[in-house]
Amino acid sequence: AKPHLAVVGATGAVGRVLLGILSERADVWGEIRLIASARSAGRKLTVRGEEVEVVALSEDAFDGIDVAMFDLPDEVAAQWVPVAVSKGAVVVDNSGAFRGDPEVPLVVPEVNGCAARMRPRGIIANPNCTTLSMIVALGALHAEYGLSELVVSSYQAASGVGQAGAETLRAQLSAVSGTGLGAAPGDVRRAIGDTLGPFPAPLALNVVPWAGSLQADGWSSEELKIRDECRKILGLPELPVTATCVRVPVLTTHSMAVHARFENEVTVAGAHEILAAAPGVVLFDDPAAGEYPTPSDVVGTDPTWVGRVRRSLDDPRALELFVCGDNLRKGAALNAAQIGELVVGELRG
Ligand code: 11C
Repeated sequence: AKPHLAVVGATGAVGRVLLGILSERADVWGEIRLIASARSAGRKLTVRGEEVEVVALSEDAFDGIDVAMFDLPDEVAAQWVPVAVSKGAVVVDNSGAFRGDPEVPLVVPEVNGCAARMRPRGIIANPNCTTLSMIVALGALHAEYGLSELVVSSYQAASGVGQAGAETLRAQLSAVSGTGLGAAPGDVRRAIGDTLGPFPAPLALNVVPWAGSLQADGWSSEELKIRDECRKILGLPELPVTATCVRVPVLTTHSMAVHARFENEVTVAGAHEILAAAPGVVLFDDPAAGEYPTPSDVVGTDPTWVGRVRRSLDDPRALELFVCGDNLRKGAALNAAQIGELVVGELRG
């Protein structure tokens, strides 16, 4: 019999994309049960072409479930993931609650898929969408050249913070469009008034050098997550990583400018060869023809797109790259679905 899957947080931005992905990919699941907060219970969502009623999160909701994919806020996940495990499910968790736990593998199937097998707590963590938007490309380069340092600047989309982020950006864009705003200090801020939503500053006609919460010494939680998660996924606990996370007025698809330094000398031709052959990566790098990835072309696609590959002018061991990845697909739902498929492969032996 096929294993039964629960999607927990089915009505959120990631949950909805996950239902679409589960409907498109090879159907490895028996029942797909949709679970969400009591507020959303009773709603009907479509998966695999059928309407399925959402049930409220409760202990009983996990009866008979083999694998549960969670996309809930950290504190809710911290409470409910262990409940699902106690009911016998393997959990693929997309929150930040368990990523740092040494007994919880942090898995990207193209990079460290084997790590999914060692899960003493019955939990496999799915990385943050920003890490996931670049790590498949970095993993391929690391396997050949040996990564020794990473410096990253992100250009993160509004939907990274969920549906409220995307809705806020849409509302702000309609408030400023055709107004001539953006020409005087503070005019955009005044025009959008109290519709900042989950962002600390206006996002329309702007860029905001902040994502997540304030941590020690001025770093944001998002910047520290990139550091911790890249180290864990690549198995490089001492890797120097510096990230600056910036929110941009894009609905979906995170972009990253990456400076990656390696143990060995690199060439652009060699990097092109590695990236062109890497599963899950599309090399799109011909600036003479105007070819480089942009979020509005990448959104809705599965791969990690890489362009603007250059060797650093002052360091023959360093590469500069521009990388784009859909933060709701590979950045969250697709990676969770792929991990789920790894687990199904194991359950079948
Ligand atoms: C963002 N990546 O774009 C973040 C949100 O740890 O999964 C995702 C937080 C997380 O704001």
